[in-house]
Amino acid sequence: MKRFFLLLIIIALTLNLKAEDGYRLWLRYDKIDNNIILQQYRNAISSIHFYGSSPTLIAAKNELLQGLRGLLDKKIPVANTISNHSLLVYTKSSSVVALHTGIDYVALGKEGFVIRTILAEQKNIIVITANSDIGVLYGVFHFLRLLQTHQNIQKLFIKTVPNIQNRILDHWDNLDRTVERGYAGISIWNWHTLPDYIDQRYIDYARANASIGINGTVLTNVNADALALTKDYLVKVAALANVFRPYGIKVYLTARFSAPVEIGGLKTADPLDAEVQNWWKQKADEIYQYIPDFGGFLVKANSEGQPGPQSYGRTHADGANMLADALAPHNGIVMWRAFVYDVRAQKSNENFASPENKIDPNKETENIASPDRFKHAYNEFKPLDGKFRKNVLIQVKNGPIDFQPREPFSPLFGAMPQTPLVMEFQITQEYLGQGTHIVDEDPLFKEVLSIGTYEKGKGSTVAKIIDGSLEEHTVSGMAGVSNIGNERNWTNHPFGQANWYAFGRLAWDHDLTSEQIAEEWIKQTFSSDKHFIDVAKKIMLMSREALVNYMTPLGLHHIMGTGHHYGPAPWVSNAGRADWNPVYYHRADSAGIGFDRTATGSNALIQYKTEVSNQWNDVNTCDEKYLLWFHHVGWNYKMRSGRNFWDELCFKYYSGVDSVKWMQQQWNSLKNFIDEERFQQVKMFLAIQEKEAVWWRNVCLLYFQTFSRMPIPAIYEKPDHTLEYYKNLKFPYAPANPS
Ligand code: GCW
Repeated sequence: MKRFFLLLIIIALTLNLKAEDGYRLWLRYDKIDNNIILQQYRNAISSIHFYGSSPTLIAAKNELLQGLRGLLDKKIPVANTISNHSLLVYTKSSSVVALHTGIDYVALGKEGFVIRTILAEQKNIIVITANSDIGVLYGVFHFLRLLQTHQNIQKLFIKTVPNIQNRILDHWDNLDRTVERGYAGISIWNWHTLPDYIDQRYIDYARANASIGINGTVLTNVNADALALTKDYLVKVAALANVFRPYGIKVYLTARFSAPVEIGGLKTADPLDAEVQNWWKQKADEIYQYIPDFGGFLVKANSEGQPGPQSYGRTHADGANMLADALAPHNGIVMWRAFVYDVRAQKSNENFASPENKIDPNKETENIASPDRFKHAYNEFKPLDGKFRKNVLIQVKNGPIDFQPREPFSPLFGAMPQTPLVMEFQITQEYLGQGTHIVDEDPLFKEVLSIGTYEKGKGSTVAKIIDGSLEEHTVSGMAGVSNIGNERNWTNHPFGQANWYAFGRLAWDHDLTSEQIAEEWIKQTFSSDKHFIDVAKKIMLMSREALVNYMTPLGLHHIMGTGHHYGPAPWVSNAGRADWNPVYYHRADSAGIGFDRTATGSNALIQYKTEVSNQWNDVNTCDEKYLLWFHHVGWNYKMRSGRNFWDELCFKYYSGVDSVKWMQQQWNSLKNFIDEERFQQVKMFLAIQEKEAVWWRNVCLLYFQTFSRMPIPAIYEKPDHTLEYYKNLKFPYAPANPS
C-alpha cells in the first residue's frame, strides 16, 4: 500500500500536475518542463550582474532571482565580474555603459527598455537596460516572460516602448468594500486594517500589474464617496502608494464633485466660486503631502445621479478645469468621464449634499423623453473641444452606450482633435456573462482600437487617437475597469485573469495580436503543451463572438435585466428613464426590429465622419454585425446569407449556444493536461455558461417571436419553457447591484 502511494506521488511529481489555486496568476515561474529548452537557458545564463539598489531595482532583482530560481530550478549566482553568459541588468546611468553596447537610449524614453545579446570582450552577454529603474523592472518582467513562454534567447534584440503613457486600472470599489459590477468577492483594499497592515496581496497586485506594464490605479469607485478625500483615508491611500511606488504604479482617486459641501462645509460646489476653487487647491496640496507622486482625479460628473458642474449651470470644462488647476502645480491629471446622458442634471440646480439624490433605477420616476442616448456624450463634449486645460483628459467608453457585447466605436473618437482622449474599456464582465462566462475580451479591445475614425483621413485609427500620435498630444491614457476582487484567484473565473492581462499588454503595445496575447497568457498561466495551447487558444478566440451570438447578435444591444444586468429581459419597459429600457433599444414591432439611427431616425450616424457613416448608413451595405444599431429592419429582410432576418436571428442564437457546447467538449478533452483544480473550476463555469446561453437564446427568440410571428425553424431544438416562465424568474442572488 505504502509503495502504491509513493508511486502516485512520483507520478504526480513527474507530471507536474499539482493543485493550483490561481493566486500566482501568470507569474508562476515553475520549472521549465522541456529539458532541451531548460538546458539551453541554463547554458545561456551563468551569472547575474545587477547594478543599482533603488527600491525599484531591488524589486527587479528579487523578481529576477526568484523567477530564474523557479524556471531554471537552479540558483544563479550574483557576481561582480562579467563572464561568458552573464546577464547584465543596468540603467543608462550606471558605469557599466563603458561596454559600448551601441544602445540608443534616447528612443527608449522614460519607460522603454532593451533586451539584447551582445558580444563584448569575446563574451556572450545578455543585457537588460533602460534609462530608468522602472524601465529595467519592465525589462526584467519581459525577460522572464520570454523564458516562461519558451522563446529562443540565443540572439535577442528586443526594444520596446509603451504606446500609451497612462495605463490605468479603474477600481469601482466602494469604501465599504463592495465592488460595483464586481464578480470576484469584495474589494482587495481593506480600509479598516490600512495603513498598518500591508497585505501580501497588495505587493502581488503591484507585481502583476508591473509585469504587464500597468502604471496607475484608481482605487475608488467613480460613483464616488467624498470621504475618500479626508485625512482618515489619505493616510491609508498613502500606505498603498508606498507599496506600489517601487513598481511604477501611481495611485489616483475619484473626486466627488460635491466634496466641498459634503466634507468641506461649504454651501456650494460651484466651480466658478472662489472659495470652492480654493478648497480644491488646498485639498490637492494636502493630498500631495501624503502622496508626493499622486496621479490625479478621475471624475464622473452629472451622470447617473452623480453631482457635477451642470448642477450649478456650469459646463464640464468649468468643472474639469477647476480640478486641473488645483492639480497642475503637482503635475497631476484629471480624467473626466464623457459617460453622460443625464438630462435631469442639466435642468436641476440641486444641492448634492446627500446620497438620496442618486437616481434609484428601481423607482418609477418621470419618463424623460430623451433624444437618442447614443448622441448625448458627443453633443455635450464636442463643443468643448479646445476648452480644457492641458492636464485634462476626457475618458470615453469604447462605445456610445455602455460596454455592450458589441458596440460601434464612440463617435467622440475622431471628434475632439484638441483634447487627449482616454479609452475606457470594461474588463469586468458586467454585460459579458459577469463572473461565470469565458469571454476573451482582447478581440473586443482590438476591434475598437483598430477601426478607422477618418479624423485625419485613412489610417486615423482609434488606437492612434488614444496614443496621442495622430494629433501629437503630450499625454495619453487607457483605462480598464478592473475585474479583481479578494477571491483567492483574484478574478473568480480563471479565464478572467486573461482579460486583466490582455488589457495591460495592449495598453503597452496595441499592435500585439489577440493570438499572441492569448498564447502568451495560456503558456504562463496553464501549460506550454502545444495541444493544450491550440485548444485553449481556439476557445478563447471564439468566445467573444459566441457570447455576442447567444446574447445580442446582429447589433442588438441593452436588452438585459434592470439593475443587476444579469440575464435577458428584452420586455422591460418600465424603468426610471426611457433610455434604461430594453424596448427603447430594440424597438421590435410587427414590422421589424432595430434602432433607426439614420437620417430617417435619430440621425446619430451624423456624428461620425462621412467615410464612417457611409459604411453604416445604407441598410444594404451596413456590416451586419452592427445592423440593429443603425437600422430598423423588416422580419423578412434578406440577409447576406440568403436567410430572412428572423431566420438569421434564430441561426445566430442557436450557433451561439452550439459554440458554448463546443467549448465544453474541447475543454473536457484537456482534462489531463493541467491541474485538476483549475480544470474543474472552468468545467463548472462552462456548465453555467451553457445553461445561461440557452436561457438568453430561448428568452430572446420567444420574446421577439411575439412580434415576428414566425416559427423557429424546425431543425432547431424547441425552447423548453414558455416566455411567461422566463418573465417570472427572479434573481435575488444576482451580484453587484449598483451602489
Ligand atoms: O455601466 C454602467 C454601470 C454602472 C456604472 C456606470 C458608469 C459605475 O451599470 O454600474 O457605474 O456604467 O460607468 O459610470
